[in-house]
Amino acid sequence: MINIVLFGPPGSGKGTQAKILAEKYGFQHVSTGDLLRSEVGNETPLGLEAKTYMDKGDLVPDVVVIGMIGNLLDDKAGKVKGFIFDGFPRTVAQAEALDKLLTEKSYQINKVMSLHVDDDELVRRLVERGKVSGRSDDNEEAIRNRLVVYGDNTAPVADYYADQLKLSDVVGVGSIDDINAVLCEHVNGVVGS
Ligand code: B4P
Repeated sequence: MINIVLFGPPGSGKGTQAKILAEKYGFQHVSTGDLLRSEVGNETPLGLEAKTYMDKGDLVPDVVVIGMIGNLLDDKAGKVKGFIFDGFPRTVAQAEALDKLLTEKSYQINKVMSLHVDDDELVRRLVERGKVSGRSDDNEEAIRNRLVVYGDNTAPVADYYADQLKLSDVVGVGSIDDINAVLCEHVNGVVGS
């Protein structure tokens, strides 16, 4: 089972690219943002807690997100060809927990691809998405906070994977197809095709 992490700031194209890659390679797309929004939509206790963080653009506590991923791996690991993690891990604690959960099942992260997009373009994309997404965190105040949270809490995750020699940097500006072609080269390197 192949495990890929798609990494980058909010609006860098993680969700967009993860969907395309999951379909192409037959991997399961795991978006913690989507999982959390589904809990919010169903008004579960977890969702009601998560919403207070998400609306402000803050991270949902590690224990909540790690628990969610642990349950998913218990359910699906070994039964799918691979996972594409999108928006997870977002803290070093989450990255360490993911390594532990995978190691317990004799798997590992095979590749981390980090999308690079400048802040002005990120804000432009997310404000644009906010016009149609109905997402309560796609407004300029929450977007600016998400970028600060990314710099403080999430950016260090890149170093964690660079130390493991698993990180590849990818330019996230350009056409979706062109960016996808570069990502596929990296994925092909680990699926061996
Ligand atoms: P996410 O759902 O992960 O939201 P995101 O980072 O904003 O989205 P993404 O980066 O995938 O969007 P995309 O670029 O595809 O998280 C939302 C919230 O959930 C977080 O703030 C946090 O509160 C919580 N959360 C989630 N995971 C968590 C975790 N692990 N721990 C704690 N909390 C967590 O799309 C952006 C826009 O750009 C789209 O409109 C798209 O069409 C456009 N776009 C994409 N590629 C483009 C390109 N090449 N050119 C132009 N536009 C492009």
